[in-house]
Amino acid sequence: MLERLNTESLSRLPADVEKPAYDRGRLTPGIVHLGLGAFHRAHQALATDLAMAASQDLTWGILGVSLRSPATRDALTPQDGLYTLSLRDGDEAGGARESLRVVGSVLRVMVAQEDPQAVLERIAYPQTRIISLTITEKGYCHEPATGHLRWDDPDILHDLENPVRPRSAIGMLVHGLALRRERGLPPLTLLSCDNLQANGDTLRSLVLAFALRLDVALTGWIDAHCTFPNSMVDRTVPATRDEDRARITQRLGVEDAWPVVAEPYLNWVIEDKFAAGRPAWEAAGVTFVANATPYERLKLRMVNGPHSALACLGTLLGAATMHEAAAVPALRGFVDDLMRHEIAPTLKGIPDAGLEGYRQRFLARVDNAALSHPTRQVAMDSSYKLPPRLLATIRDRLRGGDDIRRLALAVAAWLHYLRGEDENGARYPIEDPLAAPLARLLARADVAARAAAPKQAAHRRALVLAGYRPVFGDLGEKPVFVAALAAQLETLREHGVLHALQAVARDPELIVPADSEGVAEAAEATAAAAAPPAREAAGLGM
Ligand code: CS2
Repeated sequence: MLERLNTESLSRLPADVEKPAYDRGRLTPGIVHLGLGAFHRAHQALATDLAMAASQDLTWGILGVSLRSPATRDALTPQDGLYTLSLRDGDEAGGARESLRVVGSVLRVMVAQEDPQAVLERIAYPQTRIISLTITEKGYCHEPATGHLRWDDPDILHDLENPVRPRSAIGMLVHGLALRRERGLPPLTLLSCDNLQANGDTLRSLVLAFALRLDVALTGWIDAHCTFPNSMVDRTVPATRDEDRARITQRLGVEDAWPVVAEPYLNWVIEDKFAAGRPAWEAAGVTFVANATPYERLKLRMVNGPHSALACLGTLLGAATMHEAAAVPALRGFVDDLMRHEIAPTLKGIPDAGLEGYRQRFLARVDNAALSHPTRQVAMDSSYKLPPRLLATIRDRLRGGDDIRRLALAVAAWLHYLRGEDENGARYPIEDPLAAPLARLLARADVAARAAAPKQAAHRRALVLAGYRPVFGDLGEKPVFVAALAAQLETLREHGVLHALQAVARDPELIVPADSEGVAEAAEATAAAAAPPAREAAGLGM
């Protein structure tokens, strides 16, 4: 059997594999990280490794926490926390290029579900100075449209009653902080690295809302002493595949049970508001700013928004990866136009946005054929992803009376995607925390459409769908949005993705009137204006 990657085998790795440039034996824990997935291991753990190498301040070791699954713990424990980060892109000749680095900043991995008390103890441990999070959007137990804590979430309800065995990240944090305060320990920083608008402010308000149900004095202590910097992280990190494991193991000459594969591009911007110090992350290229929210908005709208559009439309066309989706000319053109005409204009006020460069870089990044980024990975959990990625942009555009048809097509694509079947008839599962209510919503919308007069059916369907407040908030009350959604959904349903893409590309003058009667007519007219096309080859076996 092949030897395992671990402290002992580290020194025997090939010379072209980078290794931790500090004495791991002297490392002490300073960070507790909730959500030890590939994303964290491809940015924060790497940046901490590089920061410790540069500063030789070895007090920032990471105690990683998986909230539920033992898989990462089981893979990394025999490896003494070591794993390989592979950065992949294409070389000049069009082949794949891969650089490998073994990251040493993770000291230990714990599984919260198995032993929540051990995690609470670590939060209330004197040397812990940062608690960071990559728990994905849904991990915050908030309502997507408003950002408010969902008091009907079973884990939140459970955690209000169970200070010793919390299940949710929010419950875990608040009960851990309560213990910390009881013990008279110093405050710390809670650092969200997830794709939420104002992720630090959002985390803070969720933590304070939960704490307030328990103890007013605790709420005051957290508010006065702990900090919640906003941050923006940008790096594409697909889920690791078996073939990645096999390839990397072969290059290392020892087995790495769970390496992480990412693109070379990394951009991490953080507000420099740390209650108890931080690693010298600037040594790893991290940018510190006074206010990160404009960077978050820029990234959510210009990277994640087009990502979601590409993923849902791509899935419908049968594209398995983001790269395959971006290779469909009509889809690539659509995403490009979406950024140019409807997203970028909402970001004009952002200083140094460099929107043109941002757009071009986005396209180059999705073109990275050396990275296998599944469309389904991006499309999953879209009920939580769409509000900051696309719906906030739509609100801004509506305020200015601006065209939203491409944004509406992206949203319609998601609703159409939720039917669970692509245009080739292949079925796929809907992975979304709101999958059950969304399935009921689709059924209700069908019933409403069937009950309506034929000319009103599309509009009635869109009214029901856009009326789903947990995702759309009050957008369902905006006639222009409902009409645009109705038109795009109808085109998708009747004529398919490629036709919908062509229709939005060729109809630049389409203006939807603001009064609701005219809107319904416009919706019908828009759908009807799109004459059924001859189906084109999409390069996807269609
Ligand atoms: C993607 C992101 O999975 C998704 O929803 O849009 O994870 C994206 O790859 C990263 O945010 C890029 O920084």
